[in-house]
Amino acid sequence: MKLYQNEISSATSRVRIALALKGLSAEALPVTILGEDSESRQAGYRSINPQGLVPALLTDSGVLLTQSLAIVEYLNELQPEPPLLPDTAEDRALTRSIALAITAEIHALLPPRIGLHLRAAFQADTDAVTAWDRHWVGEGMAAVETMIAGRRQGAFAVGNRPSIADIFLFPQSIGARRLGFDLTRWPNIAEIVARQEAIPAFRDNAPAPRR
Ligand SMILES: N[C@@H](CCC(=O)N[C@@H](CS)C(=O)NCC(=O)O)C(=O)O
Repeated sequence: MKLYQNEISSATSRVRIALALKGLSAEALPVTILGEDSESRQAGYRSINPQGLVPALLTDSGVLLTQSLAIVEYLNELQPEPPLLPDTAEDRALTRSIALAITAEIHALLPPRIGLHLRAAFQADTDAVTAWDRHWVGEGMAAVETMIAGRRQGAFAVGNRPSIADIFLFPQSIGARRLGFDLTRWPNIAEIVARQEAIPAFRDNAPAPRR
């Protein structure tokens, strides 16, 4: 397998964590994602992934998979152990709800292309873009904290082993911390992230800081 990726990318981090938990590997194909001239915005990469986003996984049979949630679910089917979804249908739905609350409602408002557009169309400066990011992360993570607290029964986001919910929660929490949030304002998230940080598959695959 080959993984189009970027070290700072939260969405890439999800896939790298899943690969590590599964004991799978993929050749890394770096794609730049920052700035107007990034590879992610150019025709070459758009001809591979029309959305111009990382991650994208090229399977061993040559199929390009995009969207981290779909990729992580694919890896979970490719290598069933350890399972990344809980045992009951309700808990599996809850797991996907948390993952989607993060990817669709928080992360979707934050990637480089959003900041570029806020600057170009609305004259936002760096402080304004940071305020934008902090607003959506603060509101979104508070909701995720409540979602997790409402049904938490174990050590991780859903149950007693890391699931897809954890794989999405971890990079977003690292990003929140880098935006200046003290995770203890979300006690369940803080406790779960501390536990995740003790696991090499999570810790070693956190998104790198933007330089
Ligand atoms: N929903 C997508 C999000 C992918 C995404 O936004 N990736 C970012 C990096 S974290 C990216 O490639 N951004 C390029 C850009 O914004 O121009 C997924 O989960 O894979």
